[in-house]
Amino acid sequence: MTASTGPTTADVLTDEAHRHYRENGFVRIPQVLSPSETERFRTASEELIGRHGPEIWGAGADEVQVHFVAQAWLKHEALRELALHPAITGIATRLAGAPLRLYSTDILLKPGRKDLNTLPTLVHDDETGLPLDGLEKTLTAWVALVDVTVEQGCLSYVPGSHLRDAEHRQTHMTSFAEHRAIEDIWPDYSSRPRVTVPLKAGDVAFHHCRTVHMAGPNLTDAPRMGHGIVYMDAGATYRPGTEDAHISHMTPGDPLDNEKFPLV
Ligand code: AKG
Repeated sequence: MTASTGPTTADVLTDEAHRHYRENGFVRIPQVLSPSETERFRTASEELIGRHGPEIWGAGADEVQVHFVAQAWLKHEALRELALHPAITGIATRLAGAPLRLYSTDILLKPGRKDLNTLPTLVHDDETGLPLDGLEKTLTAWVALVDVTVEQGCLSYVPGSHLRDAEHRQTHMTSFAEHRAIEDIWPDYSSRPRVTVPLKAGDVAFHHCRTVHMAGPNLTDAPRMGHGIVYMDAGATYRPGTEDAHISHMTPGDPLDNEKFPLV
């Protein structure tokens, strides 16, 4: 089975959705994946987590923000198809309005409460943690592989935060020890509304790399299973940063124009 049988970009990305993304820095696109594709990608994700074991983001001994498997697309054929799915990459490219490359794909699992306590996901934007320069259009596709309710820890976004001035953005971190609370960097943050975006299985929410976002804990017994796929500006270059073990052999300023970062 190939992943190219789903809806096309034109079917799912309306002008209104595009405008919403430009103004707010995020948008939910319903049912980008068919039920059978969603099921297949969920099964593949469960297999990979079972085989590989999850890595942990923001962990204590028995509490985590997110369990993940990094670069899932290089570890499972079906998840390669998900990362390069024409409907997802088509929407991403149209939202960006510029050529993009695949940067990374992570399985993002908040286990159900019966397995482990999960914590809220840190308030952050994605640019801060990416070891890249030249991220004007870079965005993340958050793919729901189950229904993701508020109680299960769906994402919330601060509308328009992708347009805030550079002085109100965190500079790139080279370690999470440097992470500063958003309130300290952007005084407006506390008075800005947030929009919480529950998803149905098969929906994809896209957010710009400067959009401030967060997620709640999973308060249910059912695992919250999604994928975060980062599509970067095609001309982005390497800048040493936090999450760069897979590219730290590169020289700062190098373009990421090789088969590990395909154009989409
Ligand atoms: C992202 O995809 O950018 C996230 O921050 C994901 C966080 C989460 O899934 O809780």
